[in-house]
Amino acid sequence: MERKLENIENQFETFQILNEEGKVVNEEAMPNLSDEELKELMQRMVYTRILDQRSIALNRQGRLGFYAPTAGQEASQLGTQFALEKEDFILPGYRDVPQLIWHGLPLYQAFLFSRGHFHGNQMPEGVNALSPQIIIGAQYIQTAGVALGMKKRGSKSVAITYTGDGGTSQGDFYEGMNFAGAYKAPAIFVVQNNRFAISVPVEKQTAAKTLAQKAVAAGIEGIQVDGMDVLAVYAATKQARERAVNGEGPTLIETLTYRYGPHTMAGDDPTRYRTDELDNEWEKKDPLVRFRKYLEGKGLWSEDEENKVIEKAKEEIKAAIKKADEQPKQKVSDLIKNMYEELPAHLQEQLEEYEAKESK
Ligand SMILES: Cc1ncc(C[n+]2csc(CCOP(=O)(O)OP(=O)(O)O)c2C)c(N)n1
Ligand SMILES: [Mg+2]
Repeated sequence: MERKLENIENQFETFQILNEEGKVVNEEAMPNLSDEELKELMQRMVYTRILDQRSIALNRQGRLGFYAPTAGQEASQLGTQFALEKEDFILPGYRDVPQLIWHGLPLYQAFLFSRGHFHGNQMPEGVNALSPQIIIGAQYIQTAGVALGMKKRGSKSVAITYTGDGGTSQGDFYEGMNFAGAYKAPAIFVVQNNRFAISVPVEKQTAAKTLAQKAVAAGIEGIQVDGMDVLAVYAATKQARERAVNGEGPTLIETLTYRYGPHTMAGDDPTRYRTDELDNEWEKKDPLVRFRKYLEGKGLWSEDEENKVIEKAKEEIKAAIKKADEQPKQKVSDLIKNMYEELPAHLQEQLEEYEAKESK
């Protein structure tokens, strides 16, 4: 008995391409990316780190609402998104706003989402994504459905979803993977294992040695990836995408990562559940530091280049928050109108009631 479990667990070794020093340790797995694409990945990570810093500051000034910090998770978030095509569908969790932005959600709308404004949930035409899910794990089931729909329409695209280590304890997590596996739906299930579900450590979440091995019971592929290594995350997702569109079924990708900040800006204090030692250990694995070293070694990155990205990010964030401020205040009728393509009769009635009140 014991050996059976051991045999399974031993198959889920962490996949890595760039080590903490930015050295390639797995040449044969190196993805085929041009110099321009490599730089683009770095630009996006730098931009997203700045966006996180600014979002935290804006939240503290009372200019943003709900915000779940992303610093530390850039490789995990952006490496997966970079492997997608425009027509692929993203079903994110509440921490996954960066993926939406790089998939085409305008920044000012991301800010409106944070403020609970309905327009923040309206994906522009051609941006294939749902707004971030707050119910832990629910997006896994929705993804099985979206992916099956894609398969039935014969489209060559995939649905990708994200949850955290805590999310893997939800029934929805298993149901979604199992269903997608049974129908060989083109889905990619990402678990961003940042070691904590608010204050609960992953060791208390499960007896399993890895979260990737949870794919086994669903009969789908699973892989554990160094989530601080953007090249490994990208390569694993690219492969999962190829398998999915070739009819080979879904993949579960566990990315080992860390969030440097608090769970959300609602007031948890990470020093009460994490040690400095652990924080320091993970900061040494930083995805930006590692990738910067690698690119500098190839002559593709410089301080000057980085400063340009930082300035661009700051300017765009400033313009986007201004644009968010300029949006009309939302009305109850906006919320009702935004719920269905065709309103059911009882909501139609309520809509008319509110429109009448609002016009006074
Ligand atoms: C069904 C459900 N239960 C509980 C919550 C409250 N809750 C919000 S975030 C969270 C922890 C999730 O942790 P994890 O899945 O590891 O994701 P992370 O925040 O670390 O990215 C919990 C329990 C919720 N939103 N939905
Ligand atoms: Mg977590």
